[in-house]
Amino acid sequence: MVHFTAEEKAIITNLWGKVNVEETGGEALGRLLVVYPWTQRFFDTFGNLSSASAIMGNPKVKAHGKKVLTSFGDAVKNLDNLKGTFGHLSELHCDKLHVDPENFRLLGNVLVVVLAKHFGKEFTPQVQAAWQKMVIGVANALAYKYH
Ligand code: HNI
Repeated sequence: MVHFTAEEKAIITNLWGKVNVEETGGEALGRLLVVYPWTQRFFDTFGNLSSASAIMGNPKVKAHGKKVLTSFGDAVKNLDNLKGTFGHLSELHCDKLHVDPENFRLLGNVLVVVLAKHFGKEFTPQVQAAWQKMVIGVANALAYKYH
């Protein structure tokens, strides 16, 4: 299980306070669908995903990205109990959505890229390390109930 030091928690919480959940969530999910096109198959009800610009401008992608990133907010508040926090979502993604958990890791890494782009110099190696640990923790927690 991932463990966070007080310093890492402070770094994660501080950056999170400055994240625009709607913009960053939409961009992260959009980029996931562009960079790893096989992830598009989970979103066949989302309409036009025919090009990078169609994906990045798709309102359903934006809305769902916001939903996913909002859920990361629960992770920020529950860094000591990620498995408990994501138990229900883990069951949902496994039993109902059939999402391969490898995709959680991909999304986490794409999110880090988007944060790096938005925060520029502020996204120091130390900040990246804390966030990278967090997205891995979330991916592990989401994969925990898979069977
Ligand atoms: Ni995910 C629905 C959170 C990664 C495919 N997902 C959700 C919901 C949340 C959520 C919250 C809404 C649940 C509900 O309606 O009760 N998803 C997260 C989080 C991650 C994640 C925190 C973090 C890594 N999901 C992914 C990935 C994929 C994915 C990587 C596929 C590649 N998720 C889905 C699909 C749905 C979904 C598909 C249902 C969408 C819909 O509404 O039709």
